[in-house]
Amino acid sequence: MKLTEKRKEIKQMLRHAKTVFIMAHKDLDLDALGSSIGLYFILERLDKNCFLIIDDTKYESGVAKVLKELEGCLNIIKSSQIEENLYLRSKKNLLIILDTNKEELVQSKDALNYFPLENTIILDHHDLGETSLDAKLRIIDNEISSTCEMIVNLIEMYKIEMDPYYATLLLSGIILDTNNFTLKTNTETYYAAYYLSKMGASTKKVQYLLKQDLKEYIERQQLITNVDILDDKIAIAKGSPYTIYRREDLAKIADTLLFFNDIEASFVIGKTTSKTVSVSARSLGNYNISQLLTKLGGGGDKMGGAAKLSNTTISKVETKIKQILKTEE
Ligand SMILES: [Mn+2]
Repeated sequence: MKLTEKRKEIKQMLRHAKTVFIMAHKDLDLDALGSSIGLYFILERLDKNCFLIIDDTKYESGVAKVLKELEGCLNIIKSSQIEENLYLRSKKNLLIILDTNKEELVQSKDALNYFPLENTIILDHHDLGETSLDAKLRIIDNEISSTCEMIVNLIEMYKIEMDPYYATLLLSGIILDTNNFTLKTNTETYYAAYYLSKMGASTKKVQYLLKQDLKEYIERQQLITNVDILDDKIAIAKGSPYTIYRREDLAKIADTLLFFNDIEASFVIGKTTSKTVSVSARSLGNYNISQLLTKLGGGGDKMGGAAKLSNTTISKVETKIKQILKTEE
């Protein structure tokens, strides 16, 4: 469902709200943070009291840069501080969840308790699943590139003039989620990029925000050297059992593997804690990742997803994935 189809409902809910709390998924990335801040900017223009709920204690480098640059400019609170900031008339409080729709993925499950369904909006581009949250207004657009692109639609809807810095943040979310306009990119994605660029978004600055750490890059490249190709089209890469990887790095390798000739799906297996083996998977569309990973207790959508397993080994997980792929055929 497109956000623009719900224009009336959104405007109505925002009009009624006095204080708005924004919450994205755990382990913020630039799409989650960019869309949160973009929305914050819109809401400020609409004269709302805004709060951004962040419980994360560690940030990936792009997120850390932005939060540092904006230090003191935003009301950022922990979920434990929601209560003291609620508007007196409870009907005037609104929670907007961004870039996820799953209960276990939001920054804080406890935060949900403060807001009845009628006072909740979800804007997201990931498929629904068993643990999807309900909301008075739930706009899930799995055709759109990113949550940042949804926020661009909102900015256009309200005809708000955007500050170049915020335009840059929104562009960085789009560039991150489309892997430089290579995935999930259509005319509307380019239009959103054009719109942001017109507002002064800087691609140079986006590049700075998305810059990666050389050491981490080398670690990733090492992981990619240990790859098996199944049926000439499925890549399975495995990490060293002695290295702990970051989840987002496994995801980036899974993205990268799709850039190679004939590869239609990728699975990357690595330890993310000493006791957890994680899988990150991607597909060009011929394999339904969410369906495959559900069998490992994970989830996602058709194009990508992840699973987390405990008390197991990398090779056991690899065998399991191969079995699942076989039975799917
Ligand atoms: Mn996203």
